[in-house]
Amino acid sequence: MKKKELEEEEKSGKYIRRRMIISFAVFFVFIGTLIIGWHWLNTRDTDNGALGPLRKVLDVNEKVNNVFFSSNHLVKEYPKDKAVKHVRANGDIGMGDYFDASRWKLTVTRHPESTSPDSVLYLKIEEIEALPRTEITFDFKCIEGWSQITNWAGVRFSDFLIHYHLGTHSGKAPDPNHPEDMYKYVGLMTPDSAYYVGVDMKSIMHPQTILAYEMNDSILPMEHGYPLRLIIPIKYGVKHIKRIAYMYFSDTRPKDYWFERGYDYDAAL
Ligand SMILES: Nc1nc2c(c(=O)[nH]1)N[C@H]1C(S)=C(S)[C@@H](COP(=O)(O)O)O[C@H]1N2
Ligand SMILES: [Mo]
Repeated sequence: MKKKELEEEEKSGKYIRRRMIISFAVFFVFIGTLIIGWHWLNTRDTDNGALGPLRKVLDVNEKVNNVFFSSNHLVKEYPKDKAVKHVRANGDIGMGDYFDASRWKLTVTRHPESTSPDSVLYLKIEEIEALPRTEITFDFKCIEGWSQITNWAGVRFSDFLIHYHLGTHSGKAPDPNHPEDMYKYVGLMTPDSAYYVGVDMKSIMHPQTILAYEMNDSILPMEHGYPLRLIIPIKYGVKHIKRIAYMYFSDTRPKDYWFERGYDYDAAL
């Protein structure tokens, strides 16, 4: 072999070796960063079930949702005949068999700190059924990954609050011109307080949010939340609390079952 060719070969050999060393160095730095980053994340404190830094991301998402939320945005509705007849029942926390339907009433606490007896309202299901009825057929979505088109009827949550002058600091009916008078959140709970959700007032006032007492034109089956449940199509299934017994208002976040277990508070679609 000529001298020149030998030089060439040696050069490319060195070149390949250098390339390999650089590749390995980059690879180890990459793996090292992953390990250190993962370790850092896992040694952060948790905040309501989510690791601190991840919870911060969820909180920022929530703020963005609140700022840009518009009640003009409606969830898609379907013709009633598209609703499934055999509705899947999912989640039975707070729905124990010992539930005494004959003694059920909706207990509404008008203000968070008030102790006066007239600050609490007790409503029978007939009183709620007497309010204007509204219906919705929509694609009900669970965060577990399934969805089904279902039909529900009840009273619009906003109509309910307006009728009973609820959800305001002043005790007047909610008024779109005075959003500052409204409490920021509504809290809802089952009779045994085992399942509970908190929902921001904008989402409660959304025109498709209803307090439902019917499914497929019949009274709510037990496993679907008899006698009263929340239907809030702009949110995932976790917020559609079944068998509501308690309602209250607050300017701070009411406790929320799945939020405490690491899900984001909004559960917005
Ligand atoms: N009281 C109560 N409400 C609940 C739950 C629950 O476990 N307990 N599960 C939620 C979840 S995760 C879903 S997906 C829906 C399911 O509603 P369905 O059983 O009527 O289909 O109910 C929601 N409401
Ligand atoms: Mo769900």
